[in-house]
Amino acid sequence: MEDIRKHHEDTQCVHASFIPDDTGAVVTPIYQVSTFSFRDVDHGANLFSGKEKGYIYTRMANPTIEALEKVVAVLEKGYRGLACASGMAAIHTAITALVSAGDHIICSESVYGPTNTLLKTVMSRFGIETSIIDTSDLDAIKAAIKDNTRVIYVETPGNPTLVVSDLAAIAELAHGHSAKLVVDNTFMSPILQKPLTLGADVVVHSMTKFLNGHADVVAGMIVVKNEEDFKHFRKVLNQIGGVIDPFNAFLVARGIKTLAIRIERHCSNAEAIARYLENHPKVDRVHFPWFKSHPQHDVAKRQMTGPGGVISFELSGGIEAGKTLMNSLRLCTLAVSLGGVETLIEHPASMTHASMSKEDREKAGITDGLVRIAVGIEKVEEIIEDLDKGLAKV
Ligand code: LCS
Repeated sequence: MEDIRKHHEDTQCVHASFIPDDTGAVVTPIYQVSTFSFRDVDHGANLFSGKEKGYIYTRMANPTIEALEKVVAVLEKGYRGLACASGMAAIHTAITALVSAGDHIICSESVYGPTNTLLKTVMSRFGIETSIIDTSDLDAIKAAIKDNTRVIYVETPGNPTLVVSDLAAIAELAHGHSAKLVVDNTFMSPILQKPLTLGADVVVHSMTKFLNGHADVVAGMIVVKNEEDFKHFRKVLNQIGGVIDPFNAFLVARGIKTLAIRIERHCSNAEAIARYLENHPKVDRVHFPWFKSHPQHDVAKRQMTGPGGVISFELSGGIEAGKTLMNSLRLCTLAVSLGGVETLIEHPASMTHASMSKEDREKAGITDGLVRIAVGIEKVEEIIEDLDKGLAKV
């Protein structure tokens, strides 16, 4: 399919990772090799200098990995993708590619805990300063921008509060100050939100989540917009070395074939469960972007095509009630991560966001009583029945 970019994304999910070979294989096979032989010394030298195209060494490029990079880049409407060993490897590589000592980053306050910690405790040691702010507030961004701001890093909806930031407006602010907008699109997947089409410069993913979808791989992806960025990011990734391996790349490409239909079910299940929770007398507050009560509901409806599969909520009984609920469930599994076919439930303050300071958590609204549910694709009535039995014990 030469013009896969013209096809509907349902078709792209199935076909865009296919790179035909002489065998007639109908999926791109696993090239589980570390290195590729050269015909002769001149061929090797030409591959290294770029005079000839071909494979050299899997950290630099590999056909199975390229197949995965292609499908995600196509779905994100980007130029090229760069597959990484984990979501954190993708974030680290993207940040490292864009900033130098003395530069300043603005980062959303409601992000996956280790993203906040990477910027505040690791990157800070290399002379990179970060302001952690509420990126749903454009005035707060304007106030935080400095002459040396090079990156605005936004996770939307934010993990775990589902706060939504206006990507088109932030892109405009960033570009007015020669900064780049980097968006973590993990919670949406390219099916529900395409940040590059809204003005973002770089997209990052934890492919561990919806893209792979089956809780059996840890992987990440960066998608860039043009050849220049691609060459630069490829060099940085090649030196840092946080690349995916071919087997995991194969599994994620396999997962993506069903991404569009899985996302449909994640969204419809999540909406039904969010409604159930909202109407439950023991639930104080439900964070869900598709509800009119969500503070950025209008922005969400404008830039997202569905709510995604994650809900967070607070019980009237606080953390003790949350613990009773989480310890009582039988179908929903007590585990971190999200975006897989199975429903998972967890406690952000002591688990996914434990690496953040309590002060940063409180500022971001990650209260001790907050519970996060990553809704799977099981029969929704059965998930609700499980939650109902658990809530009855609270
Ligand atoms: N970005 C987001 C939005 C995430 O939720 C995660 C992981 C990452 C990046 C990092 O990706 P990884 O390196 O794990 O592939 N989020 C997790 C979570 O909420 N529970 O467990 C992991």
